[in-house]
Amino acid sequence: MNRLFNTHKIRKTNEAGGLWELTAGSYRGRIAVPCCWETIPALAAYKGKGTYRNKYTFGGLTRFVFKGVSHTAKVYCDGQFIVCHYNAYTPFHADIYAEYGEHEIMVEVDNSYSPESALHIDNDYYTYGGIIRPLIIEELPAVFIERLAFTPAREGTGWSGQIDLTITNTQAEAITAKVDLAFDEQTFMTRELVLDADCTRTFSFSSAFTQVSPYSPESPALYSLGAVLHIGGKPADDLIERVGFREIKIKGRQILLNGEPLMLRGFNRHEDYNSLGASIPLQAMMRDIALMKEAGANAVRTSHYPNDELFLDLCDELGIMVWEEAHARALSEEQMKHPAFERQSMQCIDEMIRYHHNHPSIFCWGILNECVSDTPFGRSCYQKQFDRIAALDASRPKTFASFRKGRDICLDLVDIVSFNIYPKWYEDIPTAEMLEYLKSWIDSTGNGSKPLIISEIGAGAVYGCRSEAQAKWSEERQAEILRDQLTAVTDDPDICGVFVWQFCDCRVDEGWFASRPKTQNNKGIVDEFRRKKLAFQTVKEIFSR
Ligand code: ADA
Repeated sequence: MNRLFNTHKIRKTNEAGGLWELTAGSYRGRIAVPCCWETIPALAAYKGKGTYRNKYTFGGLTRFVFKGVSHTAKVYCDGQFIVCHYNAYTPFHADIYAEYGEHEIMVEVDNSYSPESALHIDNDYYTYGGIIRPLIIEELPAVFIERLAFTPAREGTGWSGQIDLTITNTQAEAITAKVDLAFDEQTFMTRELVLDADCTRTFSFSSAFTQVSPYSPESPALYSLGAVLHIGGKPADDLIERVGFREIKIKGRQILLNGEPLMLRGFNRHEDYNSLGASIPLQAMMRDIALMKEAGANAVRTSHYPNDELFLDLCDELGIMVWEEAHARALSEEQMKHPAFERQSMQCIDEMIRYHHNHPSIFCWGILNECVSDTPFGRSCYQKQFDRIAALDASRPKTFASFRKGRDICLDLVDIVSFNIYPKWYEDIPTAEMLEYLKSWIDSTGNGSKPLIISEIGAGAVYGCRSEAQAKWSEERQAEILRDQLTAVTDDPDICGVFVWQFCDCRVDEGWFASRPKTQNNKGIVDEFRRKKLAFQTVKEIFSR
């Protein structure tokens, strides 16, 4: 299963799951797709290359849509190289023409921290290996729909929306096509489109939408929006998306959702589930959201990379507002000067927005968590990436999580100022005092009139480690620190959101994170099995006040 709804009724699609052949290190055997290869005991600590093989029957113009391969994929069909893709966390696709029949797909996967990799590096989370999200094989007609992007707008008490429909004509002659647009399965617009030979073109339409319910965490109303393409009077292709009507605006220090102040109470979440790693089944994602909601949350930050579309579908459905973040964590200036850094970062942003634009739950785009935002070179990187986001989607605010209080020189580039702070954990200062300093320093930079989010706050505990003396790593110490941190943050009227670091414990690299007990980041309020620590109840009490 790759989405919570059908994206096609006409186009033939097939999820290429099941068991594949895998050769990796000394392992020769079979593996499920999707999954992380760490689920195979012999590969539990394997970093390197793996070759996947399987046979499928298809023919004609064929598209392979990979939702996520960790982290580099080289794809071949019947021995012919098709595409190479970098980054575990964004979807990509490639088209081929094949005779109808059985074909071998081979994917060479690499999860090593090779010199070519600027974003997947030794880190405070783990880069698992394998085809970690579904692969879809689609049979395409000669003229087909590439993308349907929907941007809602609030007009007084009603709604309108812009629909950007991208169509590809692979034929050598120009053609005239007809497109029907359907809202909630009812056709509301029909247009003739002229397509040049061999071209991809975007057509924009706008429409009023009457009697729709606005989208909010309390009432996450979703609607289907579909396009059917007719060639020569016959339906040839279709694409169905799911949309919501909501407006995100910044007004002074507030984030407004449909004109009302939005108070974000959320979690940072890594896609990590004990031995399943980053390839999490629907029911486990659903449980994560149920636990977050039980703790009183209405938001999640996809720290530090774009998430599985299925998780975003669940957030849409269950009313969890999402800060979606492009991939990067705590890169030094030297790491940001890596020759591949800009290309790999821009590609991640392009793919994130191309595939995730329509999710109404995504309220902002984030980039470059805790990277170098206090030097002129670092600033130029932030500037370029924000410019790229603005060019692709101007409808959502932009932010990044900084930890450079007193030094950051990028706050003028954002719509929302966000800081990661760890009072009483990394710095022995009461939270309220740290907040006062932070706010007055932000004021002094001229950015005090923007909304302020505390994007990380937290403390570590090993599940089951109990101590009356509140020893370091005990559940008692974590709960006590979170109580102080969250009380101060949620009592502060100048702060419009907080994201606890973090929802669940996650595996980390042994490199310079060797000091982390169990080689995990243990700041979860649930552990890697989702067993609740004492802090779960503390967060729940404060979030539910
Ligand atoms: C940072 C970082 C997180 C995590 C956290 C911690 O703020 O953004 O990824 O490493 O610190 O646990 O120290």
